[in-house]
Amino acid sequence: PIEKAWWKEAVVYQIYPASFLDSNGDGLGDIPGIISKIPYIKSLGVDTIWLSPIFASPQKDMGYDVADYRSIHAPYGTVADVQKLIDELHANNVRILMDLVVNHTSDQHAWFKESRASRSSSKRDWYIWRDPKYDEQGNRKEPNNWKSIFGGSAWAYDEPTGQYYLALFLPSQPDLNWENADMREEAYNDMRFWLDRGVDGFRIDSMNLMSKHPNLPDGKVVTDEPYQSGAEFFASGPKMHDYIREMRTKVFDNYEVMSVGELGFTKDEQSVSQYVAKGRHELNMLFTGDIVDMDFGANGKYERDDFHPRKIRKITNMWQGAMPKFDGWNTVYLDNHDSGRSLSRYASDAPEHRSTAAKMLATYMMSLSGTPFLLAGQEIGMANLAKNYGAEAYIDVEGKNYYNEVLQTRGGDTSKMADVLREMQLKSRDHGRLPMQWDDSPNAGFTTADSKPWMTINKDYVDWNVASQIDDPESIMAYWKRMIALRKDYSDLLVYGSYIPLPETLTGEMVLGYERYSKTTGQRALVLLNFSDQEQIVVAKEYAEYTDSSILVSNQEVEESVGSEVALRPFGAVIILKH
Ligand code: TEU
Repeated sequence: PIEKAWWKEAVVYQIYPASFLDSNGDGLGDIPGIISKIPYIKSLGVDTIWLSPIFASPQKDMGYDVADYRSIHAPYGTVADVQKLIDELHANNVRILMDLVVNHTSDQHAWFKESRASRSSSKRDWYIWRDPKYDEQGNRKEPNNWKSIFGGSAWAYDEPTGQYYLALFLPSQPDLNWENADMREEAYNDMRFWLDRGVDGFRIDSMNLMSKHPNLPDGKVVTDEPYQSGAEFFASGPKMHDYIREMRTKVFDNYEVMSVGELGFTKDEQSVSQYVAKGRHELNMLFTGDIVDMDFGANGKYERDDFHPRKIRKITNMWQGAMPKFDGWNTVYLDNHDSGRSLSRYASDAPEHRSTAAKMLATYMMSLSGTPFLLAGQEIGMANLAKNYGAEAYIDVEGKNYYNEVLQTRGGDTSKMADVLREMQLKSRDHGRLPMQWDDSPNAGFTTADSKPWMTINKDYVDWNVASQIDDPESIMAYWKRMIALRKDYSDLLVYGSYIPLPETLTGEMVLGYERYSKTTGQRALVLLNFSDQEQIVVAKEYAEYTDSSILVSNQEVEESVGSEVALRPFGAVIILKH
């Protein structure tokens, strides 16, 4: 049986600090705002929060460009405020994970300022500097053809010292050189700074980009564009596991740390297993990106590729099946601050379906093995900005860069951008960062009525907000609370039980179905999730043992006992428990 651990039973709530609650009317969320909502957070039944970066930063990438890990972005508050947050969370038995952004820093970080000061700086080698290349005409060229994740070359030229530095995200986010042991020690000291203050763990940003191929070779040419991905040479490089183990033994093992690695580009079971398999002594769990990328195109996020339930079946079956094979653990999530809301992309935010669909997705997340992470707002069914918002509503750098790149190739003609806008309406990172909808007052109770929120507030807040759901037993929020409580009550089954996929031939292509089984308690459950806006009938006679079983939970009216077939209404979900 799977070994039990608190971090396996945790239910995590992601808070995007800018968008949670503004306590001082400057239009930006802040730490005191979060502190004031601890009773609310606790009332949901979640027991851990993950806070996206709150550190001092010029905010070129919303804090994922850290200028100083030991101070706090002033509009969010102070280190003392964060200490108060940690202490009050702990007093309420809620743990806190911080975002650890150590693949890169801001170009305003003291380390980088020193590094760029001269070629002979003692910190020159803390970042990745290379000489230019020259073409036959003698034109200066980047050291290789890698493409930045946010567009353009992954290299930025530094005129005064005549070298390029590597920046896989924005040019203002230079990549650290993890080969340098002094740099690593300083990063560990920053981690200790927060662990000593009581932080319970980290979500490690862009974790597997920390080790690059030492020769930084050109990426495989797959498009006719000037720059190519190159990810095969900068993701999960040869020293990746050495670095994680060092971090683990030198830092994490001296505390009780929950570690969650963000794993991009690496997708195969074998490589993934290396990070979390028992006995490897590396990380507790991972975010593999595939679950939030289901509607991304093969050559880029904003290329069109529609969601189909088959995709979630494949990914869910794959990871639920893989982890037990190597005694590993994983996360369960559908939303984060880097994507559109799953409700709008994988289910439906249409008024007639919204509530049922949000509950169906909650049923999915709470009935799988792994540690669930929900994004604030998911518990009230927050959705993407509607289709009638224009390009100006989107402010995130990733989407904007892409939009402008394409706009340029179309001669700057904004009337030709409908296809790109369609994709942004689904996938832009802005949707995951919408201010929390607390009530139906002006500015949704996120900030004072007369202040200007840092980003668009979704107009649908008038109908979809915390205040309107908190006392309604039929609300999405009530359903989430019930599901979280059920997960705790049935942890042997829902957290630790084995996962048995149902073939599409049994459920039909639009329904995701699986069984959970606990050897310890002998309990068995059948989970059926309708990912379509049509009624779906699942013939349960193959599952004879479930007839006369009871419904553990459902988002629709169901018979007391189950007959030979189950009729799932649009986006219907049901968990049937065998006694
Ligand atoms: O994201 C890492 C990453 O690879 C992203 O490019 C992600 O794939 C993309 O945003 C999906 O649209 C992390 C953070 O989560 C993200 O917010 C940061 O911008 C990025 O690292 C750089 O720190």
